[in-house]
Amino acid sequence: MSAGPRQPAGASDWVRRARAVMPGGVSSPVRAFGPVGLPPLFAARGEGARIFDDAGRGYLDYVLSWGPLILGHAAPPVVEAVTRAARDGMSFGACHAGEVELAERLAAWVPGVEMVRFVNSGTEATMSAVRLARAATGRDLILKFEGCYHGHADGFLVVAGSGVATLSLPDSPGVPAATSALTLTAPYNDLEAVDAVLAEHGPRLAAVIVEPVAGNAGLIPPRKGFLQGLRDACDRAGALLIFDEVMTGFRVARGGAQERYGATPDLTTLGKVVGAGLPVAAYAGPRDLMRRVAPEGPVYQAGTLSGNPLGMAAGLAQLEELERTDPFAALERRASTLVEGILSAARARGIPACGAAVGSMWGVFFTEGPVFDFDGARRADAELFARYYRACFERGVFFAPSAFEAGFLSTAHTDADIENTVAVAGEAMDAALAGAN
Ligand code: KE4
Repeated sequence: MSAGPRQPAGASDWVRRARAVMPGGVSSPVRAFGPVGLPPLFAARGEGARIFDDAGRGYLDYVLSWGPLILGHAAPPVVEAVTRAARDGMSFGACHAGEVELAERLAAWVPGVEMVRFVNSGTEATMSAVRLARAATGRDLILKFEGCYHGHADGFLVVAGSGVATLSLPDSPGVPAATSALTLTAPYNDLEAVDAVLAEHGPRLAAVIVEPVAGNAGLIPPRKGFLQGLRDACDRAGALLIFDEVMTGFRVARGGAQERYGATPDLTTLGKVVGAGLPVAAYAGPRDLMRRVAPEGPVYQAGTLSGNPLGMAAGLAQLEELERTDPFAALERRASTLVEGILSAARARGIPACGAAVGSMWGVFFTEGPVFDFDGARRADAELFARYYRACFERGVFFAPSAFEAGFLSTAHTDADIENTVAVAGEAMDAALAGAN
């Protein structure tokens, strides 16, 4: 079952060296492991469903680079494609076939997409989509939802989820009040609140941006009718609807949440899976909107490494493998089995818990639930989560080191891995309840 007690990961000298030259010793705050009271994992390599630290210890990986690795670590089709591409050059700064082929694939798979612009991160994708929406409508305000995270562009750091929530940051210093004033917020899943915002600000609203399945406050699925309600509200107000599918794209269905739930946005942002672990993201939509983007239109956006040939090769190889194997139903079944197993272990121990799986995204909250919004997520027992987290990690299971993140699954995770993980979760709950760690 468990691999027995382990030294806390990152106990190596790397933590000290990293903290001497990088803020918090990390390249992104959520990797710091602060909220769970452990030194950060220093990864050395990944293989299938497992990640290995600098001391060679292996962990079943449910973070999967925060979503991109739907085929698991070092998936052979992806590695071969990137290796082949690298032999032809790292970057051209010129057009190349790979970006066209990947854009064609996205247009074929994602209902609301006819035209694509590649960028290098989800943040670039969402900030560019908002700029385009503001240009197309001539309006300035945007509406986002509490607990949703759309990257770290100034206007999004308002009641954001993910690392902002994990670190309990009051949004972020450095963002001008004049910028934050352009971002309105409402509770997730609350159409009445949306209607109230639109009643007051509708004529000035450029866009509503939403995670169609919220994955940055833990996992919060949309309530029935919520997404179509947003579609209808935007139509009434003359605002654009942006689905931020950076996380949900190719995870909750092949065509993302817009395929699964049948509500079509005006603009879509994609990332993570679309680059298979390389820095690839995109914003996309119908031709009449996307043609406003330079050089065809006046909306400026650019990027030295956008459409990078290695990223395109990685994304294409991953999506081609998803097309060949069609693993979506099997992934959802496994994710559901995992959540049900963890919830059953909690119930058997009298621990209040709720959770869900949507496609290959999943989440568990240590609170009675159900959780429909960020306030509900914040009611979860953070202390118990931290003790449970440490006990899972010591037993070789690597979950996202925050209660405000979703979990993921890859095609490399087996039924035996799920059974092992559920058993470890039960042991970890016992340890957490005993206050043993
Ligand atoms: P990036 O700029 O980190 O590539 O993407 C931003 C982003 C946009 N939209 C959604 C729905 C996202 O989930 C993200 C990034 N997700 C976080 C994890 N919750 C990335 C992990 C990190 O910040 O290191």
